[in-house]
Amino acid sequence: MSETLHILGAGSLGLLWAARCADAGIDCRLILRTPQALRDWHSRHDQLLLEQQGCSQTLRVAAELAGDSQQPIHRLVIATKAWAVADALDSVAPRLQADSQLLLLQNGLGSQQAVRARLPSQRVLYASVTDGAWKREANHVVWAGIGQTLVGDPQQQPAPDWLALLGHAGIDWRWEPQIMPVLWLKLAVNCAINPISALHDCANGEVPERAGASFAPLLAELHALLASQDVALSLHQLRERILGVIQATAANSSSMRQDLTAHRRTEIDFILGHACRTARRVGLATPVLDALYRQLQNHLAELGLPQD
Ligand code: KPL
Repeated sequence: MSETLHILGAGSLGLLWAARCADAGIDCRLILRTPQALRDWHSRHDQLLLEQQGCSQTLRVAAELAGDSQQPIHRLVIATKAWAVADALDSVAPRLQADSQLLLLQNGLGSQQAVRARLPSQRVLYASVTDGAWKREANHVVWAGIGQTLVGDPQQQPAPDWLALLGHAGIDWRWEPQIMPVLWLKLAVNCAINPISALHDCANGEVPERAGASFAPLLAELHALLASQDVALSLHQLRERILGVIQATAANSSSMRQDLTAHRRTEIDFILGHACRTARRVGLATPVLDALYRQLQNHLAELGLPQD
């Protein structure tokens, strides 16, 4: 239990987890991407600000570059965007051991499977995180919405003991013996909300109205896709789930809309791309989903952003 927890990725989620671990006195180290980011971190005296409901707390979090140390990494949380996982993994690969364990927090699907394929002898766990967080500055994270973290092993092995650290950090987490259906359902929710909110530049609450007549067939296609992945839920239940998320986050901007607003690369390939590719592989026709994917890719191209 005394092992260092390394957190790779200083986006909003990485900072949120680092702050909560530091607050609980857990030995954690943040792995930053560039020498400049590390210099900036040190110039702020290794301090991380965690803001919640207008109150800020200052915490000290040790940071390093992946290549600065040869110290083995035994417990690694990867908290980067899905498209950044491969490079992030390259940076730490020489420090991983045969018994290292990784916990992946990415949105969508595809990046997780790529890590597992690359590290067949290490234990790789997947998580679905629903906390809302955003960065005010490089060392200042705002915890905007308390969510839940479900963690599981796609190989359906029991939970490792070290995950108890998450509970010590006050992270509301639960072991989920069937993590793939959880991630598929989250992907379906993201497919129904994110592209429409990004294309129409609207809050989540406006998505059904903006989607108009295409919303019902979109949900039906997503339902067929989930069924092909053994996610047991009726179309009615899926619709209720998606509308529930829309209602609960009505005033929020989806992560994809936030990415577009900030002119950042989106996770389209791990959300719509993965959904459409899977549909093709299992022989499902998904014309509405495909059209949404194409429309969003065209929109990204017009904005000069990557289409993947
Ligand atoms: O997960 C989300 C996202 O924005 O990526 C939803 C559930 C749509 C909330 O905004």
